[in-house]
Amino acid sequence: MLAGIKKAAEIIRKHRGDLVEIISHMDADGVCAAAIMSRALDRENVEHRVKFVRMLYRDVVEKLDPAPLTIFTDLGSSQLENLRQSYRSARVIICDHHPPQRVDGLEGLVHLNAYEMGMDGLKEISGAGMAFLLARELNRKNSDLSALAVIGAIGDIQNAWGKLSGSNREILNEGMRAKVLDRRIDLQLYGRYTKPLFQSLESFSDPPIEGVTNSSAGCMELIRSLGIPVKGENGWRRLADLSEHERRMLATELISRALSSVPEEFIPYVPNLIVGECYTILGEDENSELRDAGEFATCLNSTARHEQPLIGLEVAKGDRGAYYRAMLNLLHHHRRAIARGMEFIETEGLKVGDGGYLQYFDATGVVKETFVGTLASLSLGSRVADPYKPVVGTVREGGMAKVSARCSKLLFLRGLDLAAAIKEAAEEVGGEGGGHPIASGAQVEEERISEFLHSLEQNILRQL
Ligand SMILES: [Mn+2]
Repeated sequence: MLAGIKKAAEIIRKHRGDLVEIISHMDADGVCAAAIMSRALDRENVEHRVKFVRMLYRDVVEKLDPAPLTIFTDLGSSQLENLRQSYRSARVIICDHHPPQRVDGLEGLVHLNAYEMGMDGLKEISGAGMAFLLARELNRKNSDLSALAVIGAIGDIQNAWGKLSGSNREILNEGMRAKVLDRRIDLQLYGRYTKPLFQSLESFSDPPIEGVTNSSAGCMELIRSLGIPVKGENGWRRLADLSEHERRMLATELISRALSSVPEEFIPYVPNLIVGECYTILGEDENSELRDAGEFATCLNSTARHEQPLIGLEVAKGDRGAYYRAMLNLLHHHRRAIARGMEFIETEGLKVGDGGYLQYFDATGVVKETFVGTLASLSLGSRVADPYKPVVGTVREGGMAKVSARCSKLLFLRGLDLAAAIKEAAEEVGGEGGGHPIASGAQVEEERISEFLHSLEQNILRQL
């Protein structure tokens, strides 16, 4: 395992005089991976530029030109065949955690892949984590970049089991030693430092809890019934303001309500989705949306969804000035665009597949294709969806349908792998697809979309 990393570090040092190109995945983990690599190259005085792509689809790779050295982060391993078109004899380093293709003929490739190094790329290390291993080999000082590796892992939901494990855990420990990270056991609510507690509770939907999910009145009632003051000296209290005792009461109540809300087969997964480890970025302000690793990941994700990942990159690299303000602005627009999209879905409802299992919507003309995934996730937690079935959203554009699929962590923990299901279904109709087990995407020809949906539903049913 170390041999490959050492070799990659040496290659980077040899390219000190060249313009190196980093190509990364356009999501939170990919932004973190690129930020780690870029900070590491800055430290070594290696000139470089960063580019983000959604996926290395054939038409995307065709437009890429090999640099003297190209470093792919958080993608590449699953698309070696596509890469071979343009990078056959080019100098390439891949740092990735997706399942690798086996392909010959990439002569200049140093392939750092989680699976090939004996790690589970689904839960033990992310793309940012892989980039971190290389960065730390380049320079011990890069230990301080461990916070980004943890944010990347959380962006890819590698904490779905209640805590980080494997290499992620080692990186976390390294970050705690470097005093950039801290961890504690807490409720897995969004907005720990930034939202009133009742709002954090209301938006909690995985698992769905009756009388809490989507119900501000219910949440207020719950908080009051436990004798927890909703307001403090500084206005609405946040999760971060609660005492240990208050948190424990709330956790017990939420778990017991969730256990009686979910179908029996999901019961074993409930406690770890409600209470688990959370990670604090120690260098960030107490009231900042960057203080909690999960919220930091959401911020970066919104820059990627707006196709402005370079803004996220600068924030991840440490900017708290113009780029940070631009990111907050994007986040604001993001929420508005998503709210419009949700209005559409709540009015139109979701269609159900022939097998009665897949739920889907067509948002052509309503939102940009890059928002469909977020809409699909949010619709899972809305009143119109069955939270125990996957949701698929499409946007048609120029003869192609861009597809995003999402399922709950509950379904994933039960064994559903949407990435595999969507890849197979897309390929059956001549398209391409892939991604993560709970969040994946594809592009297929517009006229084959119903055929694709049918086979996707069949694949999912077969898995369960
Ligand atoms: Mn990733």
